Amino acid sequence: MRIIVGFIAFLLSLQFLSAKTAIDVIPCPASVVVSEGKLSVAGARCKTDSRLGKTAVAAVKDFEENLFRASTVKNGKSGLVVSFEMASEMSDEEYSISVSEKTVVVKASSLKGVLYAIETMKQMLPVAIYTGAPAPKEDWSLPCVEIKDKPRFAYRGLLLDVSRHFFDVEQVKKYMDFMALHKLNTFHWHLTDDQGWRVEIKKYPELTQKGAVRKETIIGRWADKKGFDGTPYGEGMWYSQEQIREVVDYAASKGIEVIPEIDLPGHMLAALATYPELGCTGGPYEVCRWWGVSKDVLCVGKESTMVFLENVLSEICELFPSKYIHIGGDECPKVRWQSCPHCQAKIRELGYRDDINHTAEHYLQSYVTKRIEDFLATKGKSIIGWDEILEGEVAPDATVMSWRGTKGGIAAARLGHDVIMAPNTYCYFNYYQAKDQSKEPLARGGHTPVSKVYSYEPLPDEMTKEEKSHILGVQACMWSEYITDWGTLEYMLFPRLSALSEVQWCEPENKNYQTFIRKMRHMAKIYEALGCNYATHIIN
Ligand code: TNX
Repeated sequence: MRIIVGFIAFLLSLQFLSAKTAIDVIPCPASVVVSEGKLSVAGARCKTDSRLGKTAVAAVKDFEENLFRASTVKNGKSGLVVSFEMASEMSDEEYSISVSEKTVVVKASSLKGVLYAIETMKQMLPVAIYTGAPAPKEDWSLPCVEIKDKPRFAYRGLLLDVSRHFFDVEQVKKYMDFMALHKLNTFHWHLTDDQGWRVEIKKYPELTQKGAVRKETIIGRWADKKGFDGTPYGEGMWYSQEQIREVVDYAASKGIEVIPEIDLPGHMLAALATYPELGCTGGPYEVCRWWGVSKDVLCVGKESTMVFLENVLSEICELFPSKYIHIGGDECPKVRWQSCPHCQAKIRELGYRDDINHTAEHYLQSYVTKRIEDFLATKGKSIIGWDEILEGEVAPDATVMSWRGTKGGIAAARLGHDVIMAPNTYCYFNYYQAKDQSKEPLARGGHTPVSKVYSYEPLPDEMTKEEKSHILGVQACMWSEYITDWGTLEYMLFPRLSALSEVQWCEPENKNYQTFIRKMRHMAKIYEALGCNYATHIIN
């Protein structure tokens, strides 16, 4: 017994030692070589090569101010200068940090490299670095270390659904702060859906008047049969174009690109309720009060519907500098099209027929996707669509976002299309995090604990090297049917976002779930410093 206790104590001391010297950074850097010695950065100043750009200079300044305020007593001085140098040979998202007993040198070639180096250093310092709250008694030393880092995947995304429940500009910015903390670089903004239209379109102001508001909202799930809450939702819950620009600029300063989604031709009830002539039956329609899939979709047989879409998308292209526009394409039932004279005439005109794989109506959706792709190409944009766009005939240059598991993604890569993996089986943050649902906030269903997110390998063995090269990256989705408020959103996000970031950033050989769990002890302190709500199943 004594031996066992002694052995456990020994193991614990090892753990303690390693906790002191390990670089507990999430996501884990590609290469970390720790050597003897350390260097105090208390009261240090920073200097930045101006070739790294104004935004990088400002980000370093911000870091410097927090470091100075948090680490030094009044008038504290230190001769140390943390130097941010230009390394033009590095790729866009790459950086290095080199700490000796006398110097700290950071190298990068762009804003993103600088931002990622700062995030890494912040995680190596006491959590007061996040707030700048004075903490002069903390240990502000960095171990002597050589860190060389760059991401595994170029696309590291996170979706926010603001249609089902709305999150305001300040909250959206905070969401992006969380992304930046984890080195994510793409914010997928799901701006429209059946339950509310949330982006101002100058040509159709009614979309955010009528289309933003639902009469009431279902309580709980359909199956619960609890009825509706009787309370209108959504008035004023939309972003003006000015606010959209503000968010896009804010994102850019954090190294994040914003990809807007206008979900079409399904998930369009908010638009149909506003302009019933956009539908096959002419309505009346109402902004959806429940969750699920509506049979009523855009009537794509009418040319006027295409004009509407082009007008909306023209304004969207003006607002978002991203290369991609997400055009949805998911969950579009075909029943209305089957009995719509306009849609059937279009099918005849285009010569579509049912075949063993698809119906003529599937091909009709492909036609819409292709037309929108061609239209957006005239604006220099490419499309992303959910994996349903593979049904019928996939638009030639479309990037496919695989959400119904990974099958669609694999099939698309085989066809030579670029792919973003966002499988609901691993990456849906609206699913439960724990088996015992009774203690969890009401959710969509599913079971996606942190370990499951962490275990996701986006490049399955069954794919060839060439096919793998089409997987641009990974995204998690935060669908907000049951996420009614910010506190719940944070709870559903953390710590799964931390796990996701290692899937997106780290080479498989640098991933280790046990190490990740250990690192979460420090990350949890960061969540707390930032005042975040988080799920504690794997912490403590
Ligand atoms: C399916 S994922 C949807 C969303 C829902 C989600 C709920 C996708 C492309 N469509 O509209 O919010 O399930 O999990």
